Amino acid sequence: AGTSVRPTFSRDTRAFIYGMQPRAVQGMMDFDYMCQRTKPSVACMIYPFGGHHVQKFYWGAKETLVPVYTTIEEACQRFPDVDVAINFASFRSVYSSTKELMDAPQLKTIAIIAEGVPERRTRELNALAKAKGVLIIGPATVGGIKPGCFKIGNTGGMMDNIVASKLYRAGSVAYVSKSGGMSNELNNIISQTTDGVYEGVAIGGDRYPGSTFMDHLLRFEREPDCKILVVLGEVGGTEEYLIRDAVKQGLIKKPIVAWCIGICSTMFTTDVQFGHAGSFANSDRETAAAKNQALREVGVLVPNTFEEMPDLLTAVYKELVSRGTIVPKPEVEAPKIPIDYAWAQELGMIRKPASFITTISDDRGQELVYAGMAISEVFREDIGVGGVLSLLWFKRRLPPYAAKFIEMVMMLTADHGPAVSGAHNTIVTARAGKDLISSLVSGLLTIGDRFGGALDGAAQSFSAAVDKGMSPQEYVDHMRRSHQLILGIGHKIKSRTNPDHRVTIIKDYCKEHFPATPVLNFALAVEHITTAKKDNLILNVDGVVGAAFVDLLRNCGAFSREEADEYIAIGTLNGLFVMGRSIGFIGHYLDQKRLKQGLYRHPWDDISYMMPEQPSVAEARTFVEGKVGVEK
Ligand code: Q5B
Repeated sequence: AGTSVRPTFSRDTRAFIYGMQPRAVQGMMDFDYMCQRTKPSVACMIYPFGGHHVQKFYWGAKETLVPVYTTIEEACQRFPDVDVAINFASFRSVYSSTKELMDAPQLKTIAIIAEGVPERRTRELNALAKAKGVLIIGPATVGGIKPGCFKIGNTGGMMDNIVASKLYRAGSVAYVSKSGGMSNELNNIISQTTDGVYEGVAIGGDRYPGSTFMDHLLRFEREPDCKILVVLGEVGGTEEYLIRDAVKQGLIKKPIVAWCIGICSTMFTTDVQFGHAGSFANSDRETAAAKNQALREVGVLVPNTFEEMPDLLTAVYKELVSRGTIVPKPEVEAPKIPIDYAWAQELGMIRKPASFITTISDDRGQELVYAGMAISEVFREDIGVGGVLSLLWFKRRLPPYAAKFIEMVMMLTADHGPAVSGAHNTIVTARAGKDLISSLVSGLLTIGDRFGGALDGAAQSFSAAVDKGMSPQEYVDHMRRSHQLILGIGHKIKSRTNPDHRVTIIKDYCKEHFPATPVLNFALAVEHITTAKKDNLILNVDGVVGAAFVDLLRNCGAFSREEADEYIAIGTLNGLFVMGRSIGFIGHYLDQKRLKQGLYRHPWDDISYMMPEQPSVAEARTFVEGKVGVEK
């Protein structure tokens, strides 16, 4: 039953955590803090990937850093006082990593958490551990806990569970069980019927656990502060008979309360494999009933049912108290541990004003949602880019003609050649060797009142004039008097004689599909006046889209008048040009890269150099001296 000299856990026990397990580390550190340890029990983590770094954890309410080393060797060099390792490696890599951990002479206890470790591998590790005098806890275990001292990984569950079972301070009852779940059950029962848990170990449910019930019971037998032993065995295996023998031979003298789970197995007509790999009775000897009986025969306290176990424990405890074997200590107040924000929020214990509000999309659920419409629905209904834009910009579906209009605008504004300000900037930036996003942004930054960014201004100005009941002529006169250019009017190359077909396409579509176009009509009447003055003062692409969009917002039936006005006031429409023209700018970027165009330098002969005239040296001296003289 393994070696007999085993180290125990204390308030100074420090451990390596093998694997990236921040939750387990935080759980251990919270436990340590609760037990008022001076130093965290986690010395460092060992994780072969990602390089040497540090991870942030809470020590009480404060933050602290825990180092992560890539090798066991480094960790051992840095922390020679550490003698426990908790190995979270998967069943695939746990064999090699445990072997490597056993190469470090300072490590005396290794907990193996992984389930499904091949039995052949486990047996090899067990043999090696025995030869090296290393105590293995596991595999397939949550670990163990020593109240007030040390906790392995996730043992004991959440902090409220640990407080409820008073695991922050030592009691007199030590237990061994197979499963972590049953350990929690024992923590609870022991805390309610006695002065609490002294130490609890779950050896794991595999057929060949690294350490056995006996290894731990012999350890507990030697430790003077442990007064009662509890064993929770189960169907399968014969280890309970070793306990019987040890009691018979007087190796264990402390009172043992024991129960083997699985007495129902005899009720089945066929052999039953219970949850653990080892919980299968290969013979009558291995049934829970037979083992309970064998223990009972040597004086182990075995209840008739598991439900009777608490009463039995109460009786044993009271007896030891009355004999003076156990002297109950004054109860210490349950230490407060700051509760994690996320957990407190989940429990509905706190409320906090959100830093920002969003009303357009939600990625938290199973499916991405655009303004209440699941992404699969977006595709099922084939709402197109116009539909998606309607959801994300306006939080609603718009009529199909409106969604199509939005898509038309994006298509018509997608590009207007390399000579326009934005495309030019994108090209120069791309040729300076910059990346796509820098080049695109450089182009986008030229969009404004003069180039491509006159949609909002045009929409605001034309609609305000319509709302005031101004005639187009009054409006043009007013703009001239106030020395303002009419946004949406004028083009560098397009004119009445060289019309902009994009404008015609939009105009015709709106006339045909929109319920009403009063603002567009007004803008066209303004164009009539301005083109009479100068041929290029046409209603341009910004102007026609701006005016038409006001008509759409006001008349499509999807918006109240206040909502329509708000969208114009907050500046929505330039976004349409940004959306469309990004397509072209990206095209220009790719074009330049494909063509392997080198750094652009503007030719000198295309720049008119007009320097101030150079004064002669004599003139300059007279000027300076004269100035000095004046100052005197
Ligand atoms: N005058 C567009 O200017 C341009 C007047 C005006 C009253 C006006 C100019 C302007 C308003 C802003 C606007 C969007 C700068 C344009 C676009 C996208 C694009 C671009 C592309 C694409 C053109 C000559 C005479 C002067 C001015 C007067 C000019 N504009 N009067 N209201 N709006 N418009 N921008 O040709 O008496 O001689 O002194 O600022 O809507 O960006 O393809 O290129 O898809 O990429 O240089 O289509 O109209 O004219 O400034 O020399 O003025 O007309 O006061 O009068 P120009 P200027 P005067 S679409």
